[in-house]
Amino acid sequence: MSERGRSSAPPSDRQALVASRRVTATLDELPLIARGKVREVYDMEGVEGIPGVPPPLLMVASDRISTYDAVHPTPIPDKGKVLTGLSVFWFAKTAGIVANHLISATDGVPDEVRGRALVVRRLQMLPVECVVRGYITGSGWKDYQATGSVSGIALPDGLRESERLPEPIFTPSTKADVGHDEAIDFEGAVALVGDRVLMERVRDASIELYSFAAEHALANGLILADTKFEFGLYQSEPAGGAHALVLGDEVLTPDSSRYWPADGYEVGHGQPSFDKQYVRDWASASGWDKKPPAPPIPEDVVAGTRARYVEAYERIAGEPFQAWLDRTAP
Ligand code: PZK
Repeated sequence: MSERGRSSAPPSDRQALVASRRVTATLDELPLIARGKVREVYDMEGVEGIPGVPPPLLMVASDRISTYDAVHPTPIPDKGKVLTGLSVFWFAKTAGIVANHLISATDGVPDEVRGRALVVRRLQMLPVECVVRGYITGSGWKDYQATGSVSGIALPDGLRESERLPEPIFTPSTKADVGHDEAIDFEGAVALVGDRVLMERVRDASIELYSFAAEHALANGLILADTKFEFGLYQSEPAGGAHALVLGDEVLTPDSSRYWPADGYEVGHGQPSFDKQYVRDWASASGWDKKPPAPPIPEDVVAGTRARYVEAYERIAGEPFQAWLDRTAP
C-alpha cells in the first residue's frame, strides 16, 4: 500500500506536494485518448499539474508493423524505439525551423515504455495532414498520370515514376477517421483551417522541414521521397495569449515518410522501401491476398527488418542505436 493510500486522513501538505509533483505514472494509470494502428496517445492529466499549462500527453510507439494497410501479428523488436529516437533527433535538428511538441523522452516516461514514448505538449491539432513530396511516387504518381497535377499543382510533362521533382511540393490531405486520407489542394486546406496566413506558414514550414531533412538524408545514403507532418496550435496562457504554431506527431520517421536506399535508385519504376521491403517482398511471395488479417512474419524476415530499422537510425542520427537506448534507459 502506498503512503498516500494507507490512511483515509487528509494528506499532509508534504504528501500533497509530493503527489502533485509525481512525474511518472505507470501506463495502466493513464487514460488512453487515441489509438492508431501502431501507436497510442495517453493523457497525463493529474501526473504533472502545472497551473496555467495544459497537461501533457504521452505518445507511445509500439513494435507493430503494417504492410498494405494491415498490421501483422508479429512485432519488430525495437521498432518503436527506433522511430521514437529518430523523431527526437529530427525535433532537435529542426527546432530552429519551427517549434515542436517534445517535452521529454525521459522525465515522466513510465519505465515500461522508456525509449519508445515521449511526453509532449497538448496542442489543438490542425485538421490537415501536411504532405511534402520531392519525388513523384505513390498516390502522387497516380494523380499525376491521371491529371498532370498533384494537389492542384501542375507538374512538367513527361515525368517518370519515382523521378525527382523540380522542387518539393506541398500536397495536403484531410485526416480521415477511418480509411484513407483524401488529397486536397492548398485552397481546400485553407478552407479547413480557416486561416490563410496560418496555412501559408504551415506550408512554408513543411517545405523547409522536408528540404532540410532530404538533404541530410541524402548525405547519408537515403532518399527522402516524401513525408507527412502534423501541426497544432499551442496556447500556454489560460486566455488571451498568442497561439504558437507547433510541429506535433512523429516526424521524419520511416512510418511517416518514404525513405529509399540511394544506392540502386532508378527512375521508371517503384522503389524499394528502406525499412519494409523485406516484409513486403516476403508477403507478396507468400500468397497473402493483402487483405486483413495480415499473416505472421517469419523469424528471418523479422531479423532483417529490425536490422534495417536500426541501420536507418544509425545512418540518420549518426550514432549507434545503443546510444539512444542508453540515454533513455530507466
Ligand atoms: C494528437 N493524434 C494522432 C492518433 C497516435 C497519434 N501534441 C498533441 N496534442 C494533442 N493531440 C495530439 C497531439 C500529437 N501528436 C495526435 N491524436 C492526438 C494520433 C493515434 C495515435 F499516436
